[in-house]
Amino acid sequence: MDKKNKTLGEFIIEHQAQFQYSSGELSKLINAIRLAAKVVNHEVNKAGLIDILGAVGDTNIQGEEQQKLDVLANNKFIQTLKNREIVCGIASEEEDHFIQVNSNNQQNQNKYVVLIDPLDGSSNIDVNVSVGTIFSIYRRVTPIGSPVTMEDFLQPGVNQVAAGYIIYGTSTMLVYTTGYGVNGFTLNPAIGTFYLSHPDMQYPETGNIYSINEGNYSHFPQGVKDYIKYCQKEEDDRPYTSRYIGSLVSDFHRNMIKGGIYMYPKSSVASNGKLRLLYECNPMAFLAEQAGGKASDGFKRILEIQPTELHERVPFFCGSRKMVEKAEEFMALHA
Ligand code: AHM
Ligand code: MG
Repeated sequence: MDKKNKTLGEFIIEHQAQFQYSSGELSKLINAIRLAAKVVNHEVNKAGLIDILGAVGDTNIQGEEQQKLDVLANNKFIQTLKNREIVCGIASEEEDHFIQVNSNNQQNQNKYVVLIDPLDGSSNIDVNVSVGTIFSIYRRVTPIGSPVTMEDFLQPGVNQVAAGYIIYGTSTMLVYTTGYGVNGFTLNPAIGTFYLSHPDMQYPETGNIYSINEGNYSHFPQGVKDYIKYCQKEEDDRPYTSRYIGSLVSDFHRNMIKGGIYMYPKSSVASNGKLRLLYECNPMAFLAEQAGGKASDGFKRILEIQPTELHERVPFFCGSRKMVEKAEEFMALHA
């Protein structure tokens, strides 16, 4: 079959054999995410049409205002995963605590936990800019059939079994990895089917795009300031192009296709930056590495960080391998 005519459903079935002793649980789980993604996509697309915009009034654990669509996306993903009884636990950027998933009031026999940022970059919705969903899947470490514990969620990113994102953009895409490369699928909205459009995605080894919120320049560590100056200097293939959407999924997606680096460093006003290790950095780092790119906190590999709490933040440097290494060189000079 022509690779480009392959649907996500077909791809999932074909690749199930990759997992030794696979019971099909992970395939079902990715199918459930695909389903919820279509529903959320439908709602996001309608955002400009109905009176659904604006803050719902609640604040999440980080003290940020939630948008209505955040709430909707959060509920939709959680409901879909719960109803299908394919995970034993869920943690969401929008929930203070992790969720135990039971079947008929009993501990279920499932082995996976899902961590999700249901609608990242949601402040962009009001202005019709792309947003995304980010997910990360781990095998639980506590015994199957027992209640899930914090230990099941606080695993280093290297333990991820799968990770991916949905980008609600000019077209909607689902991009994911199960540790065997990265594949991207584009939704045909007319028939509601995702097609394999970007097989085996690869981060260019280097690139000419740097993505950072430069408005925070004066608060950045010296290493970051110096690296930004390096990007802007007229020399060799520089100056680089500055591109920052302020929507991690979109910035990452563009850089993975074109070659570039995304940075959200720590600053004098945010000691660990802004992005969450478990919901944003680990899944993106797994995807980056699987596509031949690199992700670090400026000094060490993101995927090897041992998390200590569900909502912890971490500085994030991610993208084309050589660009991340160059940024790390500047960071090391001021360590
Ligand atoms: P969110 O999870 O509250 O949506 O915040 C994460 C978003 C990322 O998508 C984006 O890269 C970053 O926040 C932008 O932050 P800033 O506006 O500080 O540059
Ligand atoms: Mg987020």
